[in-house]
Formats: sequence, C-alpha cells, structure tokens
Amino acid sequence: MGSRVYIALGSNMGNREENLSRGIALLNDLPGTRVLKQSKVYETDPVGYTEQGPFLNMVVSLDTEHPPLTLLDYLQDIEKQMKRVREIHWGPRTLDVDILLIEGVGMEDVRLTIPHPRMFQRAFVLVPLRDVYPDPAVGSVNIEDCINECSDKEGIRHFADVLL
Ligand code: GSY
Repeated sequence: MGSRVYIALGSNMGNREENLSRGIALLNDLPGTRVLKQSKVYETDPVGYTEQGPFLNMVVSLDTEHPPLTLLDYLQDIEKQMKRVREIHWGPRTLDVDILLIEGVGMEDVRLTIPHPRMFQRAFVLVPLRDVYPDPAVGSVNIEDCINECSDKEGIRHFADVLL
C-alpha cells in the first residue's frame, strides 16, 4: 500500500512518553496510513538551543497512501492537536513530528525537503532510525558512519525498549 515513510518524533515538555504514544496513535489513525515499526525510546541532550530539558526521541516507519505534502499537512495537524507551543524558536515542544525519508522520493519544496536536510548530522535522529531502517545505509550513506561523526552522539541514552 502506498509509500514507505520514516518519521522522527521528539518531545521535551509535559509527559514526554505519553506525548510520543499519543502522537504514534494519531499517526496510525490517519486515513490510509498504518504504522509498521517503532524504534526504541532514547533520552537525548538538546541540540541547538541547549537551555531546555532533555528530549525523548523515536523514529517510526509507516505506509501511507498520501502524497508528501498531504502527509505534511496531516503531521502539522497532529502537532496542533498536541497543543504544541513554541515560545522560543528551536525551544521546548510537546511533540515534534518530522518526515525524514520517503522511499523513492527526493524533493525540495518550500515546505518540505526529502531526505530531511539535517538528518545525517543528528545522532538523535540516526540512532532511532537504525532500529527501524531495513538497511545499514540510506542510499550510499552508511548510518553507523554518520552517527560516529555526529557531535551530539555522546548525548544519546537508551530510555526504554518500548513505550508503555
Ligand atoms: O528537531 C527536532 C527538535 N529538536 C530536538 C530533538 O528532537 N532532540 C534533541 N536532542 N535536540 C533537539 N533540538 C531540537 S530543535
């Protein structure tokens, strides 16, 4: 069915596990969409704006019948439903939902770039991606090699195998 998509989730406000759980349930409830795999849960030191609490980060794979920009609309709606508040740009958020990869798709649109333009520099994305991605490399880019070059790799801690 449709396209295989890899999505990153992050939360560092409120009940972080509950936010991730609810976000994944909302993804699975989207029409024509089915969540396939969930990564382990990682607690990660904030990257960028560092005066904020640690994140919980995960990656899920899903199949969807929607084209990329329609899926993006749905994801932004999920972030709204989660009452995402962002008083500081790059600051704390209840739930962040980002499209990383869509199999067979490379695109640059004002709203959406695929693959995600910063994903290969962020261990908080690549470590959970490695749990669910079927190959050791994305195209010609080896995931493990990228993780080793990420400046945030020391700030990633295993938090839980699965969400409760
Ligand atoms: O890009 C997503 C939001 N975000 C994160 C995040 O999810 N995890 C960590 N560790 N740092 C972050 N900085 C931002 S912005």
